[in-house]
Amino acid sequence: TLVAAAIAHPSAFAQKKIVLGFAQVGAESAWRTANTESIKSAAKDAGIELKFSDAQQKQENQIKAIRSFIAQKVDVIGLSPVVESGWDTVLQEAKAAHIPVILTDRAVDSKDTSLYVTFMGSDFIEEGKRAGRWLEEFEKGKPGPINIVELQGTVGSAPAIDRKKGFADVIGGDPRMKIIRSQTGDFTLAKGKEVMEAFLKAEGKNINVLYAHNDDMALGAIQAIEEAGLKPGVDITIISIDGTKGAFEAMAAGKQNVVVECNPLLGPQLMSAAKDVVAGKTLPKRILTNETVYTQSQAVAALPSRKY
Ligand code: GZL
Ligand code: ZN
Repeated sequence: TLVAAAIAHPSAFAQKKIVLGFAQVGAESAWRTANTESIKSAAKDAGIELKFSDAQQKQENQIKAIRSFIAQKVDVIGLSPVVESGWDTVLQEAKAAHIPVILTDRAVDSKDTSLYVTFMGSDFIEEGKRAGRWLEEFEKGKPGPINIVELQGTVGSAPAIDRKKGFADVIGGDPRMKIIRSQTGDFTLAKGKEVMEAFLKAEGKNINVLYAHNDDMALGAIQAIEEAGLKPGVDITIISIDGTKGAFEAMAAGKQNVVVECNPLLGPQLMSAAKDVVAGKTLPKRILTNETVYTQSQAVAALPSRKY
């Protein structure tokens, strides 16, 4: 009988557990924490063995992790590249070892798209445009000047490059709007606060708007603004991207005006892509995350259902 055969040849019947090696950026923000949590719980739910590495936001650590996954002969490699360039060599090593690579969250700028099976994540240019469009709407009919300070994400990362570009594309045609200071806060709360303190010292009451590439830097900036005796969300309009709980709480408190959502819950999509790849299915080169924008008036109602 089948049972007897299964007992006699367990290996032939036991579906070999897929082993996924995941090279994570780090633990720099609430978004990243939610992203890591999603990947770990989705791997458990999918019965996939996860080898997880946290690179502390250093590319060389991610490259080391990928090389160790190759040496361990994992079935699939997942990568959220901290910066967009410098990946071709190690991705070629994975290809030579016949280990498929799935990109999540951030993209690489490799011209050779055979180096990965798919890239799943948000459209960061669109996120920047949504931030710009909200500001144009918010400032409609008001006289200038509208002086903006910008807290950029990690230098060289796809989200920082694209969020800057998308925002500038939308506001660039508006003579009232001027980005008077723009500097990286490396996606962290601490750095965001520090850079905002410097902006306030240099520009003070001249600042009308803060555009932060993520919520954590905005939350740090909000602390700096309050310590300078100004009212965030009132004296300085606050725009950020991610949609983490902190941003909704800031909006509910009237300290932030809008948040552009960037969904970190990519775990389930990553696990089903890993299964498809191992099963030999072809995946679309690009899997887009769907997401929206939340304004201050929607924050209180949305808070209870927020999952990250
Ligand atoms: C965006 C992600 C960014 C988040 C930040 O997909 O790469 O990195 O916006 C996170 O909060 O640190
Ligand atoms: Zn037999």
